[in-house]
Amino acid sequence: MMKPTEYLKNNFLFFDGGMGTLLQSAGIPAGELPERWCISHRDTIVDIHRSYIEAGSNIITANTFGANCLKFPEGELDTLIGAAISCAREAADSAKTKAPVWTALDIGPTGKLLAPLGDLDFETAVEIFAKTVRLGVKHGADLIIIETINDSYEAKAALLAAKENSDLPVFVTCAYGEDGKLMTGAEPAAMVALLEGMGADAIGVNCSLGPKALMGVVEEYLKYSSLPVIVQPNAGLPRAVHGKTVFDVSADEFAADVCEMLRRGVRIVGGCCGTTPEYIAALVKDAADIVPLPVKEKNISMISSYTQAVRFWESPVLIGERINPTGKKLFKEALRAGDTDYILKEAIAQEERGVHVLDVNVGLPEIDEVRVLTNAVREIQSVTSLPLQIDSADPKALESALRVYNGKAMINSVNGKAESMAAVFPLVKKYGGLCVALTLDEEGIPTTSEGRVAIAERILSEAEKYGISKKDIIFDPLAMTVSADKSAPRVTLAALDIIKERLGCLTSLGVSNISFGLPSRDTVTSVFFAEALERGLSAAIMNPYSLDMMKVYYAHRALSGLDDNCAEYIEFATSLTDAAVTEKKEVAVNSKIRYDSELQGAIVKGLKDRAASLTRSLIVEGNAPISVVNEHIIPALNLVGEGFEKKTVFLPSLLMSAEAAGRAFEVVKEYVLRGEEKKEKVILATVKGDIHDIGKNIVKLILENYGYNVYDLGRDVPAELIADEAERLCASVVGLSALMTTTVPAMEETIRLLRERMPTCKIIVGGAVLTQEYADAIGADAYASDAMDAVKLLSRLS
Ligand code: B1M
Repeated sequence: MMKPTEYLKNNFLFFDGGMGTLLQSAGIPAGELPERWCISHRDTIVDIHRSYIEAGSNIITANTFGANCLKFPEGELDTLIGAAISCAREAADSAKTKAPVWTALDIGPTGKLLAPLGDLDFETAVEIFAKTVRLGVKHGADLIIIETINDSYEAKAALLAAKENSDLPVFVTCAYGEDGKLMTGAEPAAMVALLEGMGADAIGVNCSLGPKALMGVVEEYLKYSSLPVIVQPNAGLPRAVHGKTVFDVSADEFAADVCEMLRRGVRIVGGCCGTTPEYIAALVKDAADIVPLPVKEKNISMISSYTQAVRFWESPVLIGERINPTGKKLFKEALRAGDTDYILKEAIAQEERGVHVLDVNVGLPEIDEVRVLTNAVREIQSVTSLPLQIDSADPKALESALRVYNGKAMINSVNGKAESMAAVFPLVKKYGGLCVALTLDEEGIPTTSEGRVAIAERILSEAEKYGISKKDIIFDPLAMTVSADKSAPRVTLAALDIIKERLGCLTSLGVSNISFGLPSRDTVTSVFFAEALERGLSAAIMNPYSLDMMKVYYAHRALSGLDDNCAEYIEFATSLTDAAVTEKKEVAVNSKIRYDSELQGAIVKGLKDRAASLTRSLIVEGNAPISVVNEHIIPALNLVGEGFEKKTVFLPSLLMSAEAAGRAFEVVKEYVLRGEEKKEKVILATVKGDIHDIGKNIVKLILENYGYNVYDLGRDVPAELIADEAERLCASVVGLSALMTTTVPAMEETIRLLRERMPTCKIIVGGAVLTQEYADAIGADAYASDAMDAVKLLSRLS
């Protein structure tokens, strides 16, 4: 049978609709794993598949959404995946249709968050997916669909596992929120860059919302993707009515909206939650007269981080050069000492200066570059959402860093030497990337521009053999030092012209080298930069701390019609004046968040070591430990929380800030003395479902400081456990913390249980979402707005 990707060239592909919805109608009990029904209720599963095939689906999703080794022992996993695929096959064989039907191995999220957000290590995630993929291949799946993914890192892990363990076509769809982003912040263009770069066969959207609400996200996919776009919406946003989940979009409305997507260029469709064979039948019928639009190569060069894409050709891209030890004594020392915070500070400072990409080079002969570069990439991507340019001459280091990178990176670099291309191109092909190609080869650097262009042409034709498209190569025609060769700048600029005009390729330059050995280097470099920009330079590796360079950049944008009303130029120029006026004030220029102390800044930026050392300095200088908590640590977390709410800060940054606050807090604890022992036993816990514990830990510290005997049960603690411990310890007071509106019911449930089992025990509640009214409504004895309030209440209640 032909492959689905072959069939797709002239036809639409129709997936099936929801499985869960039909299983619920068939009576699956809550909590039962649906995959087990492939064996215990085989006929039901076959009937569901058959009903979709007869409705017109030509891809059947095997019932393997949650089939992974975290949920099933390996032997059972093998049996279930085999049964699921054979159910789909049996349905195809027995259905009354002649159309081709393919079976997709369905892969959903692991259900765990990947580090640094959660505790699932990236390589472990790859291996979990790999096990499922290998079994899918063993049991004869025709393709793989990775779906309902809400974290770009998990998408990467799953796609890598699929590619490393099968030759099957792989489709990937993500679940977007109403804000048009994934849970961890990725915009659609960022996912297109990542997934297309890694070689997915079709990409798009599923679940979460109805087709109308997904239209904006789908348009973005159509705009950027050179791959077929796939859409499988819900029958609207699910709502709970009298304990039942209901969906608002009818089959006809669903079909009409999805057909509109087909008319705009979508090529693969189906349904997700709430859709049934009736929806697919309506869709297939309405689509009968629509002619599929060809899938066009978009020629848009993009790189991405875990949240955002950077597009080339639109405006010059600035690549910060500062994370590179060449000529930097302090950086070398930091690298040797394993001081990651030094690198993180450079990353943040360059972001604040306005660069779009960060070059990361940690090459020193005496260090283990594979380990250090990989670690640097891992850490940098948790404090900034800028895409990275991974810069190393060691292919092993490049590969290791590209693997853990959460996005599509720039890869610095390949050159015209056969050995270099043989080492780097397979990495570009496998992990995706925009590859910087230096115009030098075994003979060295040509002295003429035509010589450099000839190397560029050879590099392009070699890249093509690996299936790397022209849009993923950016040429660096090499800026050589003018003081050593007066014709050097003209040769480079002429090569730049030809590469752009004749080859139609992107160009990049490490501009600083031009002025090496000269006094007042910035003057020379910035004039050269201006000339290169004028000739259409696409990207520059440059020093963003140089005011001359930034002036050239903003002026160039204004003069080239890239800056409406010169607004960005004016903002930049005004910020220079502001910075001069505020000179010593601790504010972050160009930062998303304004903070007013160095410690707050370190927490906001997620600099753990720095937060700890600044906390220590503040205390040693005579600040009371508790005032450091109240005046620096809590306000910093509030700033990040506000950013999170406004969606200028995403979960990974929130987490890094929380960790930095935790480290600061550890230092505070060292300086807080325990007060005179009191006999009252106080239990503290953050309630079930809530993992916020910073506030509760502060309350614990202060209570211990006042001599209370505190038993901390931790966070996410079930009501039963709190009641058990309160009984066992004969506690006189229980303090409960909850930070989210969604966990207040768990607090209420805990209070109810405590009242039943420990009627004399007093209960104090606290946490950002609580108020006195809430506390009264859920039956607490008292509400504490902060830790000191808790102390006052305790002395009154106990
Ligand atoms: Co999240 N988070 N978070 N978070 N987080 C909030 C709470 C949120 C308000 C941010 C926002 O959107 N603006 C929001 C909740 C919205 C809501 O329900 N209204 C939120 C969300 C949505 C989430 C996630 C769901 C995000 C996601 O995954 N999409 C997720 C939740 C996971 C879960 O719990 N199941 C999540 C995750 C996280 C991190 C892991 C990244 C991290 C927590 C790390 C940790 O605690 N170990 C985190 C953080 C840091 C925050 C913010 C930014 C800061 C919380 C904090 O520590 N504040 C927070 C926004 C904000 O509050 N500004 C936010 C400082 C702390 C000292 O204050 O805890 O209020 P607080 O404690 C005070 C008082 O309230 C009182 O005394 C303390 C000291 O003065 N107090 C008590 C507290 N407990 C008491 C108990 C007592 C007495 C007094 O009993 C005796």
